Amino acid sequence: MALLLVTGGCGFIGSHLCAALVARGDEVRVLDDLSTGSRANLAPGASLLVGNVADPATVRAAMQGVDGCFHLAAIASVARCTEAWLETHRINLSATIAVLDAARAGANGPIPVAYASSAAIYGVPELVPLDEDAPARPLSAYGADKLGCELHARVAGVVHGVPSVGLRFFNVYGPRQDPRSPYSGVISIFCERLARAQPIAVHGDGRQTRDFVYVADVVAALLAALPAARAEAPVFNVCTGQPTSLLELVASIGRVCRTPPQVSHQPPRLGDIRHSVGSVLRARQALQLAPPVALDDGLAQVIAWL
Ligand code: NAD
Ligand code: UD2
Repeated sequence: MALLLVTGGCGFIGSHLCAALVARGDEVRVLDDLSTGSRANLAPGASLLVGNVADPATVRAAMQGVDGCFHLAAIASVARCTEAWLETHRINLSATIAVLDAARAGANGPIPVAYASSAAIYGVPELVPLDEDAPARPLSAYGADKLGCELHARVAGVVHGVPSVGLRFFNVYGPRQDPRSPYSGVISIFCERLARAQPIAVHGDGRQTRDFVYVADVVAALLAALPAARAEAPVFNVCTGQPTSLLELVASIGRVCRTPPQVSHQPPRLGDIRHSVGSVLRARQALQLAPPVALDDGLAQVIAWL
């Protein structure tokens, strides 16, 4: 049994991770400011410190005595990061440095850190599927800060010997992704609209593709990644390798709900990426990951949760 810190443990991905850690017998401490997360998401058995991950003293206190840290707290909305550039930079990058800095002062040596990066570090893909060596050319403050996390994790390893591992999540979906948030992912928005018998809005021709990864697969990758944390600061895609177009997604949701969706076609979103698909090869090999949850099975879980 280990004592593990999960920053952002009251959020969408963090709450699933905490539940899995408690289930396998770990002691879980959560640091969360409850800004987008909620107390209701806290896994039974986990303890909660309400505080700001951008505050170094709070982070040092939260890291006391832990065997490892999953750092997921961030402002996950690209739109919010565009609006509140400097404020979100303090949370998305400076707070990661605070975590890595606290990690170098562990009582028994540096504390391993697994942290959330994003497919947003790639910007517009030149070639899909994207492997981890594809050029990183972020197009948003959010993506730039996530890339900054990877660079500082590298520095933490080289200069201070902190073992880390970065996970570049693609389009994550699953229960507890708030469909009412304006920044929510397309799957929660579509499933909720269908459940309420409302039309769904497809932006553009619907032939754009995404790599939709179910939250349980993200949790499995996080669990496998922490023991793989190294001073070399490896990074891995967390994805399925399967492209799904929006039109295919609409068809799948209709199939799972047994209701033909009403679709309203809308103009394309400004700056929308046409194709985003990751290569799973490196993560699958290094982290021994099982095949991903099939889209229809993941969608059934979302619909059951709504
Ligand atoms: P989320 O908003 O549900 O979770 C983030 C959690 O962090 C929330 O509980 C929030 O209250 C907490 N938090 C935010 N600012 C904080 C602060 N200053 N101090 C303490 N806690 C704070 O988002 P999520 O989708 O679960 O994302 C988790 C991580 O995964 C984030 O780092 C995000 O950038 C990354 N990510 C998510 C996706 C996705 O598709 N959901 C894709 C790529 C990367
Ligand atoms: C994801 C992330 C974003 C950023 C980006 C980096 C989410 C929610 N967004 O954006 O934060 O990391 O990847 O590449 O995780 N769409 C519709 N109708 C809707 C909503 C969306 O047609 O009601 C389309 C949208 O135009 C896009 C696709 O669905 O083509 C996926 O949209 P998204 O917002 O879920 O995710 P994405 O990949 O644009």
